[in-house]
Amino acid sequence: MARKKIALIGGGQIGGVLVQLIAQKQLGDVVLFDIVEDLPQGKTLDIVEASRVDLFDVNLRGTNDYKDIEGSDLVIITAGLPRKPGMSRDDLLVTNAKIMKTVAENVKQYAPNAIVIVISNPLDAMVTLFQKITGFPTNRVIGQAGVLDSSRFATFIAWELGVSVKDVNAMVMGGHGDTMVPIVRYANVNGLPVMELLERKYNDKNKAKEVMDAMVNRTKMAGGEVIKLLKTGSAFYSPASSAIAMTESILYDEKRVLPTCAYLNGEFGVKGFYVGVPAVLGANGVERIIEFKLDAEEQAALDNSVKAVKELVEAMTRLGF
Ligand code: A3D
Repeated sequence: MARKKIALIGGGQIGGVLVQLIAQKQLGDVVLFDIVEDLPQGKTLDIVEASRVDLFDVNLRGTNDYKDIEGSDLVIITAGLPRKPGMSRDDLLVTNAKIMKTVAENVKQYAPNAIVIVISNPLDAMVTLFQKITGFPTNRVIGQAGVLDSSRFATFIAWELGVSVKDVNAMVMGGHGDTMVPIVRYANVNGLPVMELLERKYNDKNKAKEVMDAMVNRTKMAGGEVIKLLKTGSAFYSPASSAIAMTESILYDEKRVLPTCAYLNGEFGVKGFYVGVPAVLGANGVERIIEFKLDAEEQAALDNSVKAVKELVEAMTRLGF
């Protein structure tokens, strides 16, 4: 079977880790594109020179020419500026929309059949813009945010309960911003409800709720927490790993249920917008959105998050994108 061709648009911090993970896992041949001359060539050369040590056998190529992404099966987009301390994701709107416009036009021209995962922020707006410009079917255009937000939530729960993170299931839905919606009611440790485990730990319902609220808030602000520490950029290891989980589910047709920024057509009461929801990811991209009943509080939180996404998308449209 021929190896898959994976194009990475953006050879910065996340782009570099993506190349390394794809190579180490031998997911396919990589073309790394960036507008900065020599940067993608240098990164791919550095990584391929570890191939004897890491024992991988895929082709890695850096380029400043979009033509080289021709015929890619999968495209992951990280082109765009990251946040600096004190910035919100929405502050990146104008700069990154301009970048996304050229990226979308070129992906449309050179890789018209690819499945596309967008990572650039503000995520929900950038996915929306990419799909609008390319006109690609919505099942083939998705965004990575929920896998990372959910992993952050699961990490905090594992630390709090002193259990392996491998046994924690916790999902975050909604837009990738401060309004994101960690679903507390279904958070569990190998099937056991996290809230009950917290109540037993503290023998106090109020304290358990307080601890959970703090974890929910930390999850919502987790991107900013990393930025504050790094000072020069935003998280890049974890977003890359998260996109790789989605990539594997698509390339191996695993049909994993992953929180995905996906186009909604009435699901969860949302029509015509991209928002984070659980979705089955397989060879066709988003193969199904998994709906389940939200309680009144969760639905209100999701509606609020969707409202924030809508406002941003409308602002983007007003700006001419
Ligand atoms: P960074 O290291 O700055 O890399 C971005 C790269 O994009 C740089 O190498 C630029 O040269 C390149 N670039 C700029 N303009 C263009 C263009 N027109 N065409 C192609 N490439 C271009 O940033 P990063 O890798 O840390 O982050 C990339 C994006 O991901 C940012 O927008 C972040 O905000 C976003 N991000 C998203 C998440 C999510 O979970 C959604 C998490 C972390 C970061």
